[in-house]
Amino acid sequence: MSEFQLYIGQADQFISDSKEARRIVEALLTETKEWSNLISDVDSTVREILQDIKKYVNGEMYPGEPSNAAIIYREPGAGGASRGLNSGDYLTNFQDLHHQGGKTLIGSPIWVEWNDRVNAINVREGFFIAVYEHANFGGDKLIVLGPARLHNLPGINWGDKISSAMVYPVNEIKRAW
Ligand SMILES: [Ca+2]
Repeated sequence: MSEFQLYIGQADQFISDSKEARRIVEALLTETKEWSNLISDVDSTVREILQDIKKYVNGEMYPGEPSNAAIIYREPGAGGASRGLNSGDYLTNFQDLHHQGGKTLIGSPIWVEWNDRVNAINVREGFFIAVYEHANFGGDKLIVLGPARLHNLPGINWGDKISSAMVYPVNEIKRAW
């Protein structure tokens, strides 16, 4: 049975329970003025942050520059090689990212493997990244809502695991659904 999990970056809140994670995302997608009733039992700090995120989902706020909407890192603590991801990136297999780790001082590419090697993620406000255990968006799924600095993926059992991902503005969160 695959897990669905959620990380609400601004609240530093990791929702490990699939049912609860699903309930929160469904509430974000609900097009009623009463949507906040659906999350009335959520911790008040988290609820306020979800209300901010909902403004992006509703199109009342727009995220900024789509380049480097997310950054993946090889090492926990956001260390080692990194790679920027842009809004709209739809990466079916991280084995295809193997040469994208960066450049040396003289500009030649550093060859870096990315499949099952990501251990930290940053996401900018107004965007999300959905990461998956297997290629082609299979297996366990984690949606990270920006702004987020999720720097210890091993601590939530997501270290050395990610094999595919997509990055979009939060108002396109249905794509990961
Ligand atoms: Ca994997």
